[in-house]
Amino acid sequence: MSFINLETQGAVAVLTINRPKALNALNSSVLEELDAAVDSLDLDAVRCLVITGAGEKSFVAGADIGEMSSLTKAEGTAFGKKGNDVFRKIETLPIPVIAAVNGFALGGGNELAMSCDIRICSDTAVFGQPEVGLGITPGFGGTQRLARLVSPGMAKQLIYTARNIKADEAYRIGLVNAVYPAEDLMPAAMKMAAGIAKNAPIAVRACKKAINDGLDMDIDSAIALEEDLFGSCFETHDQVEGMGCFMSREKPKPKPVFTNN
Ligand code: DAK
Repeated sequence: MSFINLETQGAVAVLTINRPKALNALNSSVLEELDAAVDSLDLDAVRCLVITGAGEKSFVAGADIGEMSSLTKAEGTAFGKKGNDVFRKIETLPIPVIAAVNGFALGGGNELAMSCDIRICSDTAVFGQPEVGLGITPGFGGTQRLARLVSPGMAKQLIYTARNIKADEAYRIGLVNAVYPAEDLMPAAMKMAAGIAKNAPIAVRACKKAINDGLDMDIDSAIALEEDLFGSCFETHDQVEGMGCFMSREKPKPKPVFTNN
């Protein structure tokens, strides 16, 4: 792969969008490699994924404007689907995904970050949906995820005005969970990922599913989903070991390889 680096450190994988000369803009090749890299994750071994951008300036500065500039309506729809399919794959990946936003997260870059479970950023990060200034709508889920993540009114303001916001404002509106000095961002992301990875993987996966799927349901169905997922944790190695060790005051022994029991 030339545009994606994928490294594994213990139970944490780090995926880096690596096209720094174009500020990591997403062209078709980057999207295809991103899709293949996500498919290649060994979900028996990896318990948390961190996504970041190469270089010091940009997470992802959007979809590739040069490539998009001459698309027909049909090609535009197909390009949107290509991005949406891979972003949805990231959003529904069984394990948690952290976006470590290290600079520009514009258009498709903000949309990639929003398809992750958790966003943290550097104090140099800039977020925005500049599409209407280019004569298009956000096309990789921005109208939907931003409205759900912040509020419909704030999402509409950002999308209609195409105004970029800095890290402190992104934090204030709830788009990111925390802001770090640039040099502290990856250590903070890795520390958070390791903290997630040390917890019971079946339970963590069930929590992700309960939150994501439950948000699309009415409250009664969502509570019933939580009950099912809660029940599914019982008799698993993690539950027997975790509760047994609490009772006997021992340290739980993690199961070396993930299996769904
Ligand atoms: N696409 C392609 N190249 C880009 C790029 C982008 N989005 N952003 C930056 N680059 C390239 C620049 O062209 C430049 O390349 P060279 O000229 O050196 O070859 C290099 O990266 C460095 O950029 P600058 O020289 O411009 O660097 P500055 O520090 O001066 O400015 C900047 C940084 C991020 C403010 C500026 O590059 C910028 O405004 N970039 C564009 C940001 C943007 O508008 N992004 C949103 C793109 S729109 C859809 C599907 C998808 C989408 C929409 C619809 N459907 C099919 C429905 C998604 C849309 C978007 O993401």
